[in-house]
Amino acid sequence: MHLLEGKTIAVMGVANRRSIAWAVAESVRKLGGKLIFTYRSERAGRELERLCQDAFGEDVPLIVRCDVQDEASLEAAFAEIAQATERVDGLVHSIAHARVEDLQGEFVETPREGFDLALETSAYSLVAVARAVRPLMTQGGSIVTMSYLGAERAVPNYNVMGVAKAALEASVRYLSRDLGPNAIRVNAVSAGPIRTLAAKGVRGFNDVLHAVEERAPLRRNVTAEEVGDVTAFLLSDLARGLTGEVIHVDGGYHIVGI
Ligand code: 0WD
Repeated sequence: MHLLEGKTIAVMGVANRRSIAWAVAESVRKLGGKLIFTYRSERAGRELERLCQDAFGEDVPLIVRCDVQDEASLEAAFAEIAQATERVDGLVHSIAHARVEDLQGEFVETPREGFDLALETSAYSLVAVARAVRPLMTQGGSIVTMSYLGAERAVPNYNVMGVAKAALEASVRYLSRDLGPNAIRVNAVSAGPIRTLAAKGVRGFNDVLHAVEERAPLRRNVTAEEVGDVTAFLLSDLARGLTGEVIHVDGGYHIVGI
């Protein structure tokens, strides 16, 4: 199956091999897509180089530093990508951040700075990235971001990140309106809980995993690979009629009542 043959896909947000973005990259590679990566921290950059050497051998993909909170860094990253490739066909935004202290206790106590930081890094970043990649998507394209059920429901300990994900999902709809005429599709995957570095910041994460095991129609948690495969589908032409959508890859957890 070479659904992504001839397509160049930029993947943002690999921190380590457990990252959802890395599972997406594996799915893209399986389907014949060419990869470009962006990272923020030096640690993530080193980790990515190691992962890519193991996975790609000699043929190491382009790896570019990009901090989405820094407009100059964003501009420089996409200028470097533009130099290296004729066009970009797909972009995966797998980025979020909030202060650990803002993910516990009462949401009503969220300070202004914590609210702004979470919304800027986790939601506005999609808008900034879509604007930066648009000129490179000369033959249309597909943008996919990662969301969570906390956008739709008040999930304990998810707090300000839930509000950021709600803004992210609304941004998906507005962006898809703007970019649709350029044949650029914008969608979100709402993933079930997966044990990654980011998940470490969420208190009571084990309880969330157990609730899914007990109540989801599939009676189990999903894997990053399963999220990766649905993301690859959204990046492919099989999904050419799909935009502005939030697809849940959560074993069906979001549809159950009690
Ligand atoms: O249960 C989960 N793990 C779920 C995660 C369930 C549903 C959704 N998600 C979402 C997250 O909210 C996020 O949007 O999936 C996305 C990826 O999350 P992940 O794979 O769980 O997290 P992780 O492996 O920690 O990667 C997040 C990365 C950061 O890692 P480092 O350690 O380098 O900060 O997000 C990136 C970064 O690579 N990131 C940024 N990248 C560029 N600029 C920035 C930034 N300012 N902030 C964070």
